[in-house]
Amino acid sequence: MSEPLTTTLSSKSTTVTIRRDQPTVIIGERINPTGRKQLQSALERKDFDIVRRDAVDQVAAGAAVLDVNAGIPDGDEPVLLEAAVRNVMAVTDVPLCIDTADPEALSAALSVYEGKALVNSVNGEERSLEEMLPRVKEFGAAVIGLCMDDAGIPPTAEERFAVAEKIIERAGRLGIPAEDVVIDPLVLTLGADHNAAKVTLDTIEKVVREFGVNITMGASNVSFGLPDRPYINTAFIAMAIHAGLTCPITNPLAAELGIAILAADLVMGKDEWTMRWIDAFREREQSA
Ligand code: THG
Repeated sequence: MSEPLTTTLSSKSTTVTIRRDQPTVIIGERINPTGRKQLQSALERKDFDIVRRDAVDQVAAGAAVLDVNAGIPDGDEPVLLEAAVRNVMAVTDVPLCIDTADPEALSAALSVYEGKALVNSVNGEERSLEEMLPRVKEFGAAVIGLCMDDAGIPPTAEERFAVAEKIIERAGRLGIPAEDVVIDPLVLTLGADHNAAKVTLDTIEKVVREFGVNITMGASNVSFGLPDRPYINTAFIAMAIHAGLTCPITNPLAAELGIAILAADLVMGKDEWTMRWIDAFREREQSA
């Protein structure tokens, strides 16, 4: 088993450390116009009220890092992403995860960001590695590496592991250390393939055993199209935390996921004196 690596992210005045033997870090997913008509039309009007409200609400609900995605059809992504980052920085003080596949938008956002950001994301495609990694290095950021390439998302854990290895190697060549590479094994819905979740868990285990790197994932995709999604999501996220997931991208306002993460951390010995569990219980009692 490789030593757990520490990924350090920062904002102007807050530092977050991500590490396998420490509490799970929630990256709040909601500042993302995909599937959110209201946020999409607000961004079209350059109205960032929803962005600011989502930032404040997610931090209050336990997000330690916020994902910021401003990609809309026909939108000027460099302008919108930079403005979204500025707006989020104005109302919260958590580190940001800059979510774009557009190299120009990435540079624009990183230019105004104060601190060490997490870039979401690169993948194993040559174009992605060549366009995105030098910018990650230039701004001293950390980066998420998706286990996919030109051929799509590989069907086996061995092939996904190979993509992770390639990304870690290419980052290293540019002087980005493995501790600053966070791997996303990707998960497809169980509705389309009953092995989809198992392949992801096996990928996490292999990558963690070999490299000790941190692991992220947008976990709720696992249940897309199935009934009773929360039961599936909570079982899956607990198993993924056991396998080595350290910083899921989720909706912190979904209570059941937050509780499942706290329970998994408790079971994994990541909750000293069970303090976080007891504190969260008291908070739920008070607000009931
Ligand atoms: N890996 C990495 N980054 C990612 C993903 C991933 N970024 C995007 C996505 N996947 C994670 N983010 C979201 C954001 C929103 C939703 C799901 C994943 C979502 N939104 C609701 C919907 O579409 O129904 C809208 C909710 C609302 O309107 O309130 O589900 O896998 N590295």
